[in-house]
Amino acid sequence: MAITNESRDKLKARLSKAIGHLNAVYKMVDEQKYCIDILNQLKAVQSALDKSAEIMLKDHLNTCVVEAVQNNDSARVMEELWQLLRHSSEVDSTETVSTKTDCCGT
Ligand SMILES: [Cu+2]
Repeated sequence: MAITNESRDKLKARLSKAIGHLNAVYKMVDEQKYCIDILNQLKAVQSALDKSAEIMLKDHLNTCVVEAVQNNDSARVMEELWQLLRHSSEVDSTETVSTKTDCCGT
């Protein structure tokens, strides 16, 4: 099973918000706005993307995972989730390192 119609609409709304915030960031960078204002706008992008992922994950748990458990295929979906969560923490630690490098130019 893939994404449900209800989640598709919610996701599209969240992604539209993220795109709107990202376009604003792009414009602010182009116009060389104040760093903190750009960073606040970037947080809004990240928040909209996090919410999108949350909706997607909840939908996946309610559909694909339930279906897999009913079909005795739970090991596969659990491994997929494990890999997803492991990869998420790697991305977070990379972002933290690069942010420190970008911020402290001294
Ligand atoms: Cu799914």
